[in-house]
Amino acid sequence: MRKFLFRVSALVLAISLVTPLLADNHESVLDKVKNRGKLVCGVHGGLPGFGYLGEDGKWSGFDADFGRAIAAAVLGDPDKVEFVPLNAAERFTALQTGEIDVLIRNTTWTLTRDADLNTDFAPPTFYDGQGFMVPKSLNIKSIKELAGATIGVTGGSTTELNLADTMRSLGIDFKPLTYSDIDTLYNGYDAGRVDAVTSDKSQLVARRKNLKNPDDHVILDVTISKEPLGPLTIHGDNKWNDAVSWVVYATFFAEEHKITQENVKSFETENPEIKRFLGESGEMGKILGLPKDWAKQVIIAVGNYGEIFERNLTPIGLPRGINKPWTEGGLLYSMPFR
Ligand SMILES: N[C@@H](CCC(=O)N[C@@H](CS)C(=O)NCC(=O)O)C(=O)O
Repeated sequence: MRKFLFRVSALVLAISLVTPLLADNHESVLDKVKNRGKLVCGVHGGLPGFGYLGEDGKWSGFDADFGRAIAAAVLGDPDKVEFVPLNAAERFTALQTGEIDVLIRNTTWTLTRDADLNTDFAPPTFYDGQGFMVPKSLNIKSIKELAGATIGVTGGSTTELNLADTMRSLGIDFKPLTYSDIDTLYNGYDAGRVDAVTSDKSQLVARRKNLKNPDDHVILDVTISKEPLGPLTIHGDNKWNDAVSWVVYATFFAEEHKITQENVKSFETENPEIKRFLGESGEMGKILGLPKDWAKQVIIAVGNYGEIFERNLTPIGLPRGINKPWTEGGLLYSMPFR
C-alpha cells in the first residue's frame, strides 16, 4: 500500500511539474501579453532616433514607436509597454529566455539569426547598410584609403564580420578595435583613439550628432552590406509572429492609402480592402487573435509608416531613401489585407 501511495504521489508530482512546462510551450506570447496586460519590448537605450531613453525618463524613437504600435494593436493602449534596454550581445538571450516578448533593436535579419538562433523575424522596418565615418581632416574618400587605419567597431553585431569580410576581399590591412558598448566606441572615436568607426549608416548619422564637432566628421559614400532591420519574436510562435508582422504591414498599408493619425478615425471609403483594414468588415482581427479595430488603433497611436519616420528619423537627418512605399519606388510593401 505504502509503495502504491508512493508511486501515485510520484506520478502526481511528475505531472504537476511537466504540465506547466507543456502548457507554457503551447501558450503563445500573444496570450501572455494579453493576460499580463502589458508588452515587454527589448530596445536599444542609447541610439537617438531609434531607441533612446531621455534624461526625463521618456522613451523615444522609431523602434520604440513600433513597440507602442504592437501594444496598441494587442491591448488598445500604446502606453501598455515596458521597454528594456539591451546591448548588442545580450539582446538575443533576452528573447530566448522570455525576458522580453519582442526585440526591436536595430537588429539585422540574417540567415544564421533566423535559422540557428531560435528567433523569427517580422518584416524589416528599416532597410539599412553598413558604412564608415571618418574625421574630415583625414581627407579619406574611399575604403582603400583606410589601409593601415585603426577602425572602431562594436562586438556582438553583424558589423564586425562585415568589416573583416570586406577588408579581406579587398586585400586591405587594417586594425579592428572592438568595443563592447556604443558609448565607449563613439567616445573613443571622438577622442581620436581610432581613425574611423564603422556601423549601420543610420547609427553613424544618429551618433554623429553627439560628437563634439559633428561637422568635422563625414560618412563615406560607400555601403558595404545589407542591414534589413526589424522586429524579432521567439522561433516557432507563429501566432505571435503573425500579429507582430501585420502590425508592421498595417503601418505600410496606411501610408500607401494615405490613412493618417489625423484622418483615421473619420476615414470614409468604399474600398473593400481599406474597410477590412479599418475593421469595418471581414474578420481580420479575429483571425489574428486581435481586436476588430487593431489596425485603426495602431494608426491612432503612432500614425502610418511615413509619420513614424518623420517623427523620429527625419529630425536626425536620415533621408527616406529606399524606405519608401513600393508605389513610390521604395521597398515597403504590405501584403494584402484579404
Ligand atoms: N544591425 C546590426 C548592428 C546593430 C548593433 O547593435 N550595433 C552595435 C554597434 S555596431 C551596437 O549598437 N552596439 C552597441 C551596444 O551593444 O551597446 C546588428 O543587428 O548586429
